[in-house]
Amino acid sequence: MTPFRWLLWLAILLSLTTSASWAQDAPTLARLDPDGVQRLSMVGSNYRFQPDRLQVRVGVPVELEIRRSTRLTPHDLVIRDARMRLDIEVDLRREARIVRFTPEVTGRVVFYCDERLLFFPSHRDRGMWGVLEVVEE
Ligand SMILES: [Cu+2]
Repeated sequence: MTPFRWLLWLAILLSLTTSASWAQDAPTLARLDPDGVQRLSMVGSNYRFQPDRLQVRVGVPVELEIRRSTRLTPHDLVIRDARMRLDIEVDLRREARIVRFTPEVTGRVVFYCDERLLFFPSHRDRGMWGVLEVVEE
């Protein structure tokens, strides 16, 4: 391939990338089940988490069911915040996986996918991120 063709391909690929300035969904509050666990499910698709704004209650165990809808593109989920004592990193699979944690303090943390292909923008930079809000009951 000639250098010109490479540049053309690069321009096309970069033009396909999008960037979101803020998580866009209305907040999805976790469902509080009779067993005292609050549950949510989320899907990672190409460069988007759905839903991308999650709300959970402080002090109540959380089970977050997470999977990816893509066949080939790898995605992961990172939720990391020292103050909120969250340190989660999980590779997403086609089958749902469960992430368990109990939020101990209220606040907001940005979660994201940190996958990246070579020199292309990271998935996070392409909009694959969201906000987890820990709220009072
Ligand atoms: Cu990703």
